[in-house]
Amino acid sequence: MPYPFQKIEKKWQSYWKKKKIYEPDFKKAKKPFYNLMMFPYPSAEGLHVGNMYAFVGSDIYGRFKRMQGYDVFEPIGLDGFGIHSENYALKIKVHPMKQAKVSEKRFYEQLKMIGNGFAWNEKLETYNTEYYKWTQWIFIKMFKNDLAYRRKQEVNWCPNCKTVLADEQVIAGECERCSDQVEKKELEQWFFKITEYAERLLENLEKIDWSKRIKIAQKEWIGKSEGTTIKFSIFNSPACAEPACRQGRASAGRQFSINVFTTRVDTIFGVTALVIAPEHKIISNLKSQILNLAEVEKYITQTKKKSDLERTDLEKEKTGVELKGIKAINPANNEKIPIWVGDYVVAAYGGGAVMVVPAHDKRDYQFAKKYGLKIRQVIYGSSTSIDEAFTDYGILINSGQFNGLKFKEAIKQITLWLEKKQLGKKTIQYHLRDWLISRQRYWGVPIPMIYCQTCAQKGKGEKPEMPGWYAVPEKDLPVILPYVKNFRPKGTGESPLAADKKFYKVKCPFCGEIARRETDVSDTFFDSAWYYLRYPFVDLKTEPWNSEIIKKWFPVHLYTGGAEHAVLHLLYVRFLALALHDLNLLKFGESPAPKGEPFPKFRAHGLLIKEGSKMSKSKGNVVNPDEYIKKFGADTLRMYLMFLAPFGQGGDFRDEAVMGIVRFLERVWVLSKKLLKEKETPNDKKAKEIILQKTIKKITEDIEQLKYNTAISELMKFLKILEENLNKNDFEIFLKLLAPFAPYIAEELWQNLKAKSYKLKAFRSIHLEKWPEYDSKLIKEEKIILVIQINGKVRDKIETKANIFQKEAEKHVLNSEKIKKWLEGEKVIKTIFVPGKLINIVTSNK
Ligand code: ANZ
Ligand code: ZN
Repeated sequence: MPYPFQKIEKKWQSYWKKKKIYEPDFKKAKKPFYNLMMFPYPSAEGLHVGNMYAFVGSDIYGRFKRMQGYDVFEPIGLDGFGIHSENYALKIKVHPMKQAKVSEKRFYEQLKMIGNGFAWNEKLETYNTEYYKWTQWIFIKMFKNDLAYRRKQEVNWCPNCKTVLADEQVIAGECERCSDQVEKKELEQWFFKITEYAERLLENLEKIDWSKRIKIAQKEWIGKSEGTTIKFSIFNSPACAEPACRQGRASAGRQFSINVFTTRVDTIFGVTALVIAPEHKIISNLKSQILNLAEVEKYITQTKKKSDLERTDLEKEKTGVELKGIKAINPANNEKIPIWVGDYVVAAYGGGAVMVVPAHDKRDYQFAKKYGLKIRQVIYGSSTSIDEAFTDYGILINSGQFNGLKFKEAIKQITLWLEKKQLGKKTIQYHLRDWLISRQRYWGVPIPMIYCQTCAQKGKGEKPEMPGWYAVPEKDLPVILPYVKNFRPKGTGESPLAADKKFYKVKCPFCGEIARRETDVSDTFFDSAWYYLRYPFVDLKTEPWNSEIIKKWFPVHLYTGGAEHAVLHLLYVRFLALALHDLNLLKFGESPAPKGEPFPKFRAHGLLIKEGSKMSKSKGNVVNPDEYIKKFGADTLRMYLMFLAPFGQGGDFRDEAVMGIVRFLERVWVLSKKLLKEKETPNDKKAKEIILQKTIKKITEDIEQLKYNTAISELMKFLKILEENLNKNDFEIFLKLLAPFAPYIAEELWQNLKAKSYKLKAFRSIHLEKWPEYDSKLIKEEKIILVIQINGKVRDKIETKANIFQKEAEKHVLNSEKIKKWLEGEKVIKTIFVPGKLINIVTSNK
């Protein structure tokens, strides 16, 4: 018999709302607990069960903390500005401005149904002007403090989304949104200087309590690498006219050179060529000396079309063309070596050039074999045969005065030697690139910058290095995104806003002449990089956040979200908080994490699987939560989802398995009716008390570790006991333990039990009740007498805890004064252990 969940859910939703039980008092709260979950982006008709899974898991923890006496703040909002929402609007052919309102309604309805303790008064949407005014404000702060800059660069271009992408949004060479193959394009773009924070982002990882896999992913993405930069002069090249070359006495009139970055300077005597990236500027600088220029240029055009992935894939064949007519000089032995252009060298890393050591590097070996380059072994290793590269570390050979050195010492000494000759220096490289912010799309935050041609011509501008560029004056914020009918991306490298003259024509804030607004919008990951600061928007009219509340409620106590954001959102959000903190715009309260870290504790939830693959729209295997809620109720769905596996692991969604939870909640319902009618039966208090205490302990600890599945099994066991042993008091405890998981039914039965008729005025929610405590003393009191035998004879009896293990029991034996004399001069040959009863030590003479 199903219980009337529909009626119940509606009723309590309205009570909770009227009594504001999920709205903390930001100023008066005594024990703030900010329980944050990643807010969703509306890129489909609605949330699927996988999304609900994440929200419920986070909510259970929040409810648990609330019952433990914390003032829990659990906000929700929509990340509805940006490419994902726009792509959806394009797909269903509705204008994103209109669609935003439709999605908002739909998403919020769903989020209400699931029964989370959201603070609805604080919800926010990133596309509202009162929100993105501050997104623009932050951009300007970044610009004014040299953390935002504009630069022409080869960028990732998605031909399908018709916009550039940040490196983090290119997953294995494909667009993170649409999975189209990403291309390269040269464009002038805005960047945030996240690289300036590479070291801090890396270092702090050690001091924050995050899911391990996320830390590993961030560490690898930042990719710190220690090595040496070596300068290879170009033989017989004319003096370099570049200012950088003319600076300093020593280098006056110096020849052109190529800098390479290597982690293996110990192999320098084995360098038999250089390979440079097709984008390397030496090619245009030495154009007149390259004999096969036409061939080289043709090769460059071809390679530039390839994605980074195609170019660097270890499995793919390496290609290249030699630059005929020029040679480089190996500074170690002054040998003249050929210079090649090759596809496997990445322009944006380590100066865009590598020294080729065919004998000791796999790629170099393949390259050398293919093009007939010299292979010279310089490291001696046990398995040395020159059929393939020997890539291990070893002892140097064929390396002049460095012969015989081990790699560590060799690296140190060769680097010193190069430094002395000013031909090299110790270098730290990071793989992390600056965060590309511009998007040539419509549905996003207009970048609040103005370009004035008149000023540019006079070399004027807010920054000397960016003539003509001005930030929009703060008083003119927000720069409102206008309604543009044809919002479809054009693919020309310009945003659709570039077609709206009314939008882009502005006066220069400096000289007053006609100037042009930036028409690109900012990356949607910028919107979500600061949203959590804006949620508590009590009285926020003239500031992005309230410093008092920030101090009291931040950093966030627990952040929950998907692991797929490891090097996207989760890196950006840390960077921005650290930057705002350094700019003195943000000051969090005390925390165990380093200053400026927004999330001392982060937990990644698992993924919901259906029929063997991740539940996602594109796979067509999504389950609509609405149907389940309609059919079984939100509590059932919540508990079912959490019962699948530990929250961090995810689980396999199978329809049949829902019935187990359906029956469980029905039994709870029936039991409560019985309790209300029947008299209690007397029972064995003592035995029960221990079980009760243990149950509370187990559930409390499981929730703390987000092991909701085992907490639920514990509840199931507990229910069985209660069915056999009716007891109102115990049932109350049961309901409290159940409350975080099944908030509706727990409330209903609690109210039935506590008050025959409840009035709003007198209403006190179970969710504000105190979480049951356990008495650890009582649990420990479950003791036994352990008999100690030596060779089958009883020699002592000791009191121990009932569940003592053999190892512990042995320790007791060896510590017992009475036993010592029986073991003197004896050798233990066997131990027999009967759990809960005895331990018998069998000995023989030594
Ligand atoms: C010579 C050498 C010999 C290297 C050897 C390795 C082994 P990580 O650890 O990722 O920093 N490299 C440098 N710049 C590059 C670029 N722009 N594109 C492609 N490869 C590049 O890797 C550093 C190593 O990657 C460098 O050390 C260089 O190859 C290569 F037995 O230099 B090595
Ligand atoms: Zn001007």
